[in-house]
Order: sequence, then structure tokens, then C-alpha cells
Amino acid sequence: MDTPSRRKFLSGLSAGSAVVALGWLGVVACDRATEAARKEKRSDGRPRLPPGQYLIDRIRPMGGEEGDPSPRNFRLKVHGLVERALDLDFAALLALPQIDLQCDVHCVTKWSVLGAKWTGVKLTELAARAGVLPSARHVIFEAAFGYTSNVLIEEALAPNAIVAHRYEGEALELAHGAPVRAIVPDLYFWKSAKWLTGVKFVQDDEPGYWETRGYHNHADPWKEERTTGW
Ligand SMILES: Nc1nc2c(c(=O)[nH]1)N[C@H]1C(S)=C(S)[C@@H](COP(=O)(O)O)O[C@H]1N2
Ligand SMILES: [Mo]
Repeated sequence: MDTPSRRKFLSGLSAGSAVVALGWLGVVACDRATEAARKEKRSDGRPRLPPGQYLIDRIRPMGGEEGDPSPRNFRLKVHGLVERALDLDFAALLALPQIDLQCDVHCVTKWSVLGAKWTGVKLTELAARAGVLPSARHVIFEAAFGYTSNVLIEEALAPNAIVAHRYEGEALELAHGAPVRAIVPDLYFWKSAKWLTGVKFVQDDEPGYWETRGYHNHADPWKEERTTGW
């Protein structure tokens, strides 16, 4: 049997197996990178890749209620336990000292991205300008439609915690929090509020959107603090 339809069927088969083989090669390459990252150590001695995570190349859009992406309408309030509250528009944010940050990102759904590049302003910069009071213990990130996340002040004021407006050299995309999001690389990514509207310094903890829905209050990827264990 060598009919046109059979030939079509056979060529379809080989095209199909080529796609399967390419997909398989991709998986193997990715597994190698994942294994290498597991063996690599960070400067703090922890493995580059936290337990249970696998590598992908670019952050994935994970949803959420999108805020207004227009820089023109953007305002960021830095408030709470501070000497002088700040209310910054986009130009005022860009006028502050900017840093280029390269960091690893870990999502609780188990993907990680190594060496993600961000541009923005350090939380320590905002804290210094607002004059954070010594009584402040936690930072609450506030975002569009009431999304919040809570971070211990010493973790929010780590040198790699920033508010970012660029990812991989481009203005932040809407799905990733345009125009500005928080980045706290050493905690699971849900702490990194997108469509950021406020940074509030408080004394008493205020568990946020996911933290009041069963996610772990602290979210350390190396301790796999994913959920409260429901
Ligand atoms: N405002 C806001 N920020 C948010 C969320 C959200 O729903 N709303 N989701 C969080 C969660 S659960 C994750 S995993 C990351 C995902 O960021 P990404 O979509 O840029 O990958 O954003 C976090 N920031
Ligand atoms: Mo998430």
C-alpha cells in the first residue's frame, strides 16, 4: 500500500517524531541546567536552586487583578511608621538613584529563573528618604485591587529588595505588574507585589492576600515554606 494518503500519514508521523525529539532535547537541556544549579552554591552557602524547584528561562505571567499600567497615572505611597510620607509619581521614582539588579526568582508553583535582570530603586533608598521609625518591624506591599503581601523589615531592606520598573531591559509588561512592582528575590515570588501602589511600614504584622489564604506567612524557598500545611 503506497497511496498518497499513506505517504501523507508517514510524513506526518516523522514530522511528529521530530517535534517529540526536539521537545525531549529541550527537557534534557533544561534538566542539566537544573541539576547544575542544584550543585552550585550561593555566596551565603545555600544551593543556587532551592529544593523542589526546576528551571525555566523567563518569568511566567501568573495572573492577578491587573492595575493601571500607565506611568502617567502611577503613584507610589511610602507611608506608615515614617517621619515623612512620600507620594511619588513615575518621574519622581525615576529621579531617585537607580540600580540594575540581577537575581534569581523562585515561584511557589516550583519554577525558578536564574539571573533575572531588573532595574529600579532599592527599598532602603525609599526607607531612608521617608525616615522609617525604629518601631517599624514589617513592610506591607500594597497593590491594585487590595492585593497585599507582608515581609519582615530586615528582609524588605535587604540590598537586593527593590521596586522595579524594567525587566530584561524593557519596561515592565502589564502581566508582570506595569508600571512598577516589588522584587524580593529571596522569598517566594508571591511576596513580590505587582501593580504596586504603596509601601507601608508597620509594627504589627498584617498577613496579606495569599498569607490569609493558606500560604506560608514567611515564604523562604530554602525551607520550602509554601503553605501553612492545610
Ligand atoms: N498585585 C498582585 N501582585 C502579585 C500577585 C497578584 O495576584 N496581584 N500574584 C503574586 C504571585 S502569586 C506570583 S507567583 C507573582 C507572579 O509574578 P509574575 O506574573 O510576574 O510571574 O506575582 C505576585 N504578585
Ligand atoms: Mo503564585
